[in-house]
Amino acid sequence: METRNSNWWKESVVYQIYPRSFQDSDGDGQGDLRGIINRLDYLSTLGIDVIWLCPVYDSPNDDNGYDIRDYYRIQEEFGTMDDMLELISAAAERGIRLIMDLVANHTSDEHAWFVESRSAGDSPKRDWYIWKPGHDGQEPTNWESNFGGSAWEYDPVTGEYYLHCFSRKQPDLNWENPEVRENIYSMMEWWIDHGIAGFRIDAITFIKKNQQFPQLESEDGHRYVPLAAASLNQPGILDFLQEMKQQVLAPRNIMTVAESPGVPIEQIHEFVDEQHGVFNMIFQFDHVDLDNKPSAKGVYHPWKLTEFKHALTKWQAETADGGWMALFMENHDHVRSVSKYGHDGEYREVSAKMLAVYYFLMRGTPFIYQGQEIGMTNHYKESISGYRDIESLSFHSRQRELGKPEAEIMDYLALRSRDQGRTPMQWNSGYAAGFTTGEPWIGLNPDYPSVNVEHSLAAQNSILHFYRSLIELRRTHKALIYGDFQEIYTESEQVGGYTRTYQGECWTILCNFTEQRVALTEPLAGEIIVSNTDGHEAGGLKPYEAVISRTAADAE
Ligand code: TEU
Repeated sequence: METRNSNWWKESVVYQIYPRSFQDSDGDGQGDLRGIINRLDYLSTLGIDVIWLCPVYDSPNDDNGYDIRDYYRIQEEFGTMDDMLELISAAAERGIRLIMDLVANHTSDEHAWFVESRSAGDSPKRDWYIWKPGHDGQEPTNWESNFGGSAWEYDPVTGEYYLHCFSRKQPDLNWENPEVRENIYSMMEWWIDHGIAGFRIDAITFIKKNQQFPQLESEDGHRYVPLAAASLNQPGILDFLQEMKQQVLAPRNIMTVAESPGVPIEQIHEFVDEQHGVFNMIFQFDHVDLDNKPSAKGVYHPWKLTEFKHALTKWQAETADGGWMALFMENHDHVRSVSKYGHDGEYREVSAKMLAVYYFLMRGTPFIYQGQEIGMTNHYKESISGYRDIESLSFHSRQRELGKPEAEIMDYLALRSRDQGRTPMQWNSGYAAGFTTGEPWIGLNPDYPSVNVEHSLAAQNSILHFYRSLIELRRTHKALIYGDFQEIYTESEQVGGYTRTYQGECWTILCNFTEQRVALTEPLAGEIIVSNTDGHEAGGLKPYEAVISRTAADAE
């Protein structure tokens, strides 16, 4: 048995692949496993250690694979189980580990468990899902699904309703049922035995439901109320998670990163404390959701830099004495970071590098989302016909029903739609950016002739090479992995910064988030190790400049 450094997941850099949009190898317009295998050398050049692969399991694709029909099969469009095993071993040959998405809050309504569950009120699997009778022709409760509309779907076979936190084709499993939990755990073990190095655990904070199934108070008079109050991070959830830890996670040296919206900062230790917590690390969403208050979905909220910084640094402070964070700026549910927090015009390159510096060297494991490393941008679509995402489409139809003008909906989707991060990976300036020889399943961002991997590899100063050097820097300096984190310039609306100190070294990270030159209140200490401009000028930061400097702590 291979012996692994037990901290390997702290020292790793993860690259997230959304397989449908990464690389097509057979011309059907959708990415696939063979496409990923063909691009492993690229990932190896980038220097990443781990791939997080979004779902590739058999699925009818109502939510692009997050609706799983069979946990033990690979979706035909993506390839076969042999391709999957080949991907795992071809990645391992390059020193790259692979973690998979674990979607255990729900299955597809086409999963055999659900087909059996819905077949009769006395089906042995009835209780594997959450079934309730309606009241006076109404749904059992007024809970609203995360994708809009009622969270209950009427099923004529038995005249009852089933619960779905996401789409109606994603019925929620009933975690109260021990057989359900056992089946999930053995599936996890099966995949670990097949060579994967861990899991990104999807929507895990939704698994526990308030067993009273209460009506929720509607503040704005709307018929449905977001179900979070009764189904997100509910008391008792940790009993399930601790059981999963004891049975599956703890005995194995794997990476676990939980997608856990709804965990308040005071509770972080219960999730990620190294002794008593459940997972290695979690994703928190405060920084990416500043512009979106769930209470008023569809209204874009402007935010200040101090709020953005605080949304990240408060978690750093809270985990300083134990615990670990997953660091990210983008994923398949969010828009492109250079467009949102940087500048996707004139300053695209410099601001993308600045953002990389800002989040990458915090205390935690950095995640890079495909295309982020070449500075892919958002694309404004004029019409709803350009969107594919179930959440965006359902948002559009509901807002139309409410009478919202089309242009306003388009403006909102441009800023929030999950499809912004799902346009095909841009490999070169040829047909369909080298993503496919067929018709891409979703339109490309038209900037691909200039924003693509081939250009980025050829240009010495590219964002891509900058990411490569950051990965290398983090690998060679343990201070950037294990060092203590201290925020500086906390009150600044222009500059974000922090220090990392470790065994006599102090690293300073400073980032200008604006298009203006900003004066520094204190001279920069130590030797400049990295700058994203043509040279740092003492006393200030150029537009979107980022600098990394190092000094011996005892020389201060
Ligand atoms: O997302 C679930 C989820 O909780 C997110 O919508 C989260 O609240 C949001 O990103 C915070 O801004 C996961 C998957 O990532 C998503 O793609 C799936 O659609 C969903 O689960 C259902 O499986």
